[in-house]
Amino acid sequence: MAITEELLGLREQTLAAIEAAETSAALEQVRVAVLGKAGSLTGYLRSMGQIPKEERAEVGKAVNEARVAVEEALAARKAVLDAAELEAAIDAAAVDVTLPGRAQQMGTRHLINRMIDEISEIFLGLGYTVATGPEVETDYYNFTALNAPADHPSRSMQDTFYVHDLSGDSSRVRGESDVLLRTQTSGVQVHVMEDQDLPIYIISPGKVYRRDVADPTHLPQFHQVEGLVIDEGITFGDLKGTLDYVCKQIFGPDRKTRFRAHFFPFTEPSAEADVSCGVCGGEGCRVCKGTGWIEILGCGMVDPNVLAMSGIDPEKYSGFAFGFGVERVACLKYNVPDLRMLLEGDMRFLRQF
Ligand code: 2NL
Repeated sequence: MAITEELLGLREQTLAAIEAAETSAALEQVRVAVLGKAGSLTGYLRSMGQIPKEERAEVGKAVNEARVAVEEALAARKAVLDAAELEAAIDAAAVDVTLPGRAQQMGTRHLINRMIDEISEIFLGLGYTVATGPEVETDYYNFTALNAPADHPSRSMQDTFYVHDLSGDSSRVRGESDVLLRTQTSGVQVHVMEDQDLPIYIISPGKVYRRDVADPTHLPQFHQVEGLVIDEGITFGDLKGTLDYVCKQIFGPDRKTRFRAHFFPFTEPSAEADVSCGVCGGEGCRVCKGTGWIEILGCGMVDPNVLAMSGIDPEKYSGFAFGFGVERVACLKYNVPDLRMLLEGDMRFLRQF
């Protein structure tokens, strides 16, 4: 019987193809080729009408048996492949809980801000208050009120970041405009002298700007702490005692200070203060360039002109003022050789403090 033999052949071929299918996609291809709309077995089912009557029962039985056998084999193979594929997907998505974790890097307060806090605490302990003010100032508050002459080099476009360029205005000196990024926080103190009652005991920490190219000892943007005391009977002795105490608080009780005469337009007399070298203890070494001393701040008695410009009677009141760079103090305290290291954001560096 030719057709039933053909059917047996097709059945065996199909069962072999089902066993050989390695993926559920390959198995589906076999199913479509045999049982799909245009499938080979479906073709036999469709053409039953053309089979002679006497053979129809036998052929029909053979087709049906082939279909049942193929469907069973498909279902069995599909179960095996599905299980294997699920297993593979689970393996691929597996989390190895024995791997070491990736720790989240914790941020901390930056060394500069902590240095400012530390310095503020020292002055708060002496009864000072902390004053703040704008980083964008007029040249009156940054320079004029501090007795800086109109042709002082620090006022030039080379040294100061001007916000407006009014160079077309012929009434201006050398093309400068009157709005700038403050080069020192003194302007804050001028505002306090104008606005607040006496006596004054303040520090003004904050960001300042100068047109310098960054190198180991200069930054175009840095932080300063300035201080101002105005009261009756304030002397240079008060200045020295206060700044000596503050240096010992910052750097340690064994450090000494010395004051060298200097010039600032806003103070008279003026001085630069040195602190004894912490590396050699004052003997002289490479850090202090053999002198035993390291320059730390500028200071002086507030010039009577500065007091008068802000409406304070210099006959009745006197005072002292000082200013230092926070980055410089931080680097001296922690032996950091280059100011730029404070700005690189390298956690290996910053975590040390
Ligand atoms: C430095 C150190 C200094 C002042 C800042 C000041 C502020 C007022 C009045 C008088 Cl409101 N003086 N500040 C005084 C001496 C030094 O900074 O090396 N500056 C160039």
